[in-house]
Amino acid sequence: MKLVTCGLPYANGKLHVGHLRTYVPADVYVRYLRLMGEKVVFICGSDCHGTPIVVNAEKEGLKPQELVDKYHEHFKRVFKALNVEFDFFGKTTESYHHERTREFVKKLAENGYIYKKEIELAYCENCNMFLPDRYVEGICPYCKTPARGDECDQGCGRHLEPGEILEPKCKICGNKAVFRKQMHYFFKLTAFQDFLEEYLSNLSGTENALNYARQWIGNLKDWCITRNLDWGVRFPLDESLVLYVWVDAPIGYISFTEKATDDWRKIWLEGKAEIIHFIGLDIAYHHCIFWPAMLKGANYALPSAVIASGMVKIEGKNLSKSRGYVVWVEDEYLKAGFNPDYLRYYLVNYTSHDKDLNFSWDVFREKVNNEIIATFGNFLFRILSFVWKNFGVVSMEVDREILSKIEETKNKIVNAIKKWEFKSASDAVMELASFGNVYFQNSKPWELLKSDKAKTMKVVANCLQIVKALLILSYPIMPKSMEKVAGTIGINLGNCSIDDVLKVDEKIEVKKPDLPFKKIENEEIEPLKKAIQEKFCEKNESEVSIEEFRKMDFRVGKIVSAQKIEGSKKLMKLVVDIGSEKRQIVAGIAESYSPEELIGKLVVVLANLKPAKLMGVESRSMILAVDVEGKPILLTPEREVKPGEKVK
Ligand code: B3M
Ligand code: ZN
Repeated sequence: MKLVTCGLPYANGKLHVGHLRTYVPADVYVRYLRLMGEKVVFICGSDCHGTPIVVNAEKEGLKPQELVDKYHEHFKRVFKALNVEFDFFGKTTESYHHERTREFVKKLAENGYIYKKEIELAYCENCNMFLPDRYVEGICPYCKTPARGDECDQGCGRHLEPGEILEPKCKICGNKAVFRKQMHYFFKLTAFQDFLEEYLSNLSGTENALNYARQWIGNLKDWCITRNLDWGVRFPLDESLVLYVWVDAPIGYISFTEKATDDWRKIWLEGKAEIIHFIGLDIAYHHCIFWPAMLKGANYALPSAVIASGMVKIEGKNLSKSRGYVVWVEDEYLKAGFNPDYLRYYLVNYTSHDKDLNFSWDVFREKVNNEIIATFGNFLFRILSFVWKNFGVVSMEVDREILSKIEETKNKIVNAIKKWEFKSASDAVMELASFGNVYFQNSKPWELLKSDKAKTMKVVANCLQIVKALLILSYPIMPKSMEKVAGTIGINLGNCSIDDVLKVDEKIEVKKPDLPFKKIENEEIEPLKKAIQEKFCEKNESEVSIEEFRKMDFRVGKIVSAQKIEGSKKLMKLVVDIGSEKRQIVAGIAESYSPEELIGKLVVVLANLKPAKLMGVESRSMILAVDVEGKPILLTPEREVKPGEKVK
């Protein structure tokens, strides 16, 4: 028996193509295992606690519970649409999960792995609160990159302990945080040094995850597992605290298994199953270090493999929600009406599971049109319509060499799946389809039919056996489409085993084929390509970093002279004293102000604006104004200040 899990998505935002890079291959894996006759339990669920949720709930003006409910439903919808079929998709806010988590933590305490210690924590004196995790931002003490309170998300990827971050600032008000003492609870991770070394040398999975984890093993620190928050699983030894989200989230793997199957004890307590975690590489540390130590410390069974997907790029750029390089699964992909199986195929076939995957709409269109349609679909359609038109029912007699080609493909796939090489498995399917095309083309059944119907039937039977094999072997990748085609030749894929690819039926009856594949036209992807550009521009116009803002030199200036520019209704030539010098500035304010009333006025000037010429007159700055129905109103300091004072 195998338990396959996927990293629990934070229920604080919508699913994008990057997320699916973990879930789709995991689903494909589970489907292949089942096809190979394995008993598999497949679970996942929403990660609902921690500051990722609380901070986003505040942003969306919702209560944390409302936020997680909303995204939990979204996840279920999207997974269903993509045929990612978990046996159970749970939610960490549910009481069964809280109970399992508290029981687990009590066990850790009982076994002597939890102790308390006073520590210095970031505190905001302006907001009057401790600043857990994402409430604080600062500089990573290891690589000096800007980082979040609990992870160096843009730099070295390290997990950061409370109090570790340098130059902490409050995320709510931006003020510098101070350090205050408080009692917190720690998990004795350092006690697991030897255990982890041994464990990691035996753990299987993708090299990226294993290498990543192994590099940290010499650097273990005890782990602070409690937080000052209202939202989360209450810490059983001190109910005024909650558990850090990274304590309760992985325990979801256990609590969701309990919901999915009566076999959960065998899996988590008796070690009678292989436990296989599919994750994104960014959470390898948590899964390869914290989690096995927690399980060991609380007497649970240990995972046998960690499979980490590589990074995702969008149109060649690193996926980034804040920079607009993102493709939303529901609002963009599904709404455009594309077959969900196209995306499933793309995600497993683009590259090896642990390599970087680039999602590009052009590549998507090409892969779908050339591979799924021109190679795979073409073969299915040609043979099925040929049989339907000319035979209807075919007596199956299949050549040895055809069966051995099918067997070779099957073996390739089985071996690839065992090594999580989904690309090789899907390539093998395409190869068999190409083989079928060549065989059909070379045998010319449409010519043969004129002279020798019996011989044609033999060719056709060979082709139909390949069709049957293709349907069975690609069912895990493109389940809905293959089910549809399977109806045409009367097989039920849900009941098939992988060995059926070699079973020769007595007869196959072919109904009128109707292929669920439609070519993707350029016009269909143009708006989607544009959407990425637009999102990118929007984000990059609407968000200014503090560094960018600081580059702008705003100063107070005093207008010393003003004169209308001839030939223009709006423009006025001003000379403004900005302390260090007198600047000539052209401003579009002539319709709101007369030259006389401007003289002596204090204004705000962007002093380091690139010079420009307006109506042939040089302007070396800009003055700030509010636009009220097309009429500018000048911004002016509320008290008398000296020209040249810096505006901050
Ligand atoms: N929710 C992090 C993430 O979404 C976290 C995974 C938990 S797995 C136990 O990347
Ligand atoms: Zn760092």
